[in-house]
Amino acid sequence: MEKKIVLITGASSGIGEGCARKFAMNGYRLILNGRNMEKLTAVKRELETEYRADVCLLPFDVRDRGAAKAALDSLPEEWKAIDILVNNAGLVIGVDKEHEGNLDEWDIVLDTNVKSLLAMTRLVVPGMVERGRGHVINMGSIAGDYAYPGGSVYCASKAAVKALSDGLRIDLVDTPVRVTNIKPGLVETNFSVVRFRGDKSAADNVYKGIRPLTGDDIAEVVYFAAAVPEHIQVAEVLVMPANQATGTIVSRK
Ligand code: 8X3
Repeated sequence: MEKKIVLITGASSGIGEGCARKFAMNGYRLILNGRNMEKLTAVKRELETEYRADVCLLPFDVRDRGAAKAALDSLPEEWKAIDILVNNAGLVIGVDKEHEGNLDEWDIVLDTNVKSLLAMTRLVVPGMVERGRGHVINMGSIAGDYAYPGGSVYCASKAAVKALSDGLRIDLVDTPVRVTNIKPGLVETNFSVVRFRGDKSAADNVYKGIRPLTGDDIAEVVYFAAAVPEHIQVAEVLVMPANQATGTIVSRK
C-alpha cells in the first residue's frame, strides 16, 4: 500500500516532534514544518537514522501566510498529496490578566494559534476534498474548555480551535475527510518556558508534584485518531495526566 503523507506544523519540538516520531515509526512519509531549521534538521536526521523515515522539511513561520503558500506550492509532485494535516504549532506568552496584558504579545498568540491554523487548513484541505481522502488533526487544549486565571487569551484561542474544528467537521460532513480536535492538559514541553518568557524555574513549578504528560504521550493519542479505520471519526479527545481533573484541579504530591 502507498505510504501516507503527514504534514506537521511546529514539528521541531514538543508535541509536534513527538507526533513526527510516532508517524515515522509507523512508516508514514513526513513533511515537517517549523521555524528553526537547525532543530528541524536534527529531528529529520534522528527519524531517518532510527526509522529510515522519508522526511521533507518545510521551514516557514506559520504566521506568514505568503510563506506558507509558497512553501506548499514548492513541494515536489510526489509530496503534494497530503493525507493528514496536524495543525500543532501554537504558543502562549505571559500569564497576564485580560485587562492588563500586552496586546502585541496577544497578537502573536492569536495569529499563531487561530489564524495560522485556519490558513493552513485553507491551503491544504481543498486538495483533500478533491482527492476524496484526508484528515485534519488540530491541537486544541483543555484550556479551550475552561478559562483559568492568567490564561484568558490563550484559553480563547483554544476555544477558537474547538469552534474551527467543529465548523470544519460540519463543512466536510459530505466528504470522507475527518476532523479531530485533541485537547491536552498538562504536558511538559517548552510551552511553559515560553509562557514564562524564558523563566525555567517558573515553568518547572507548573509541573511540580505531578507526573505531566510528554509530547510522545500526546502523539500516542494523535496517532490513534489517525490510525483507526477510516469510517471512524475521532472528533475530540481530552487527555490529561492521571492526577489532573480539570484545567485547574490538579493533585500534587
Ligand atoms: C496546554 C494545557 O493547561 O497549560 O494547552 O493550558 S494548559
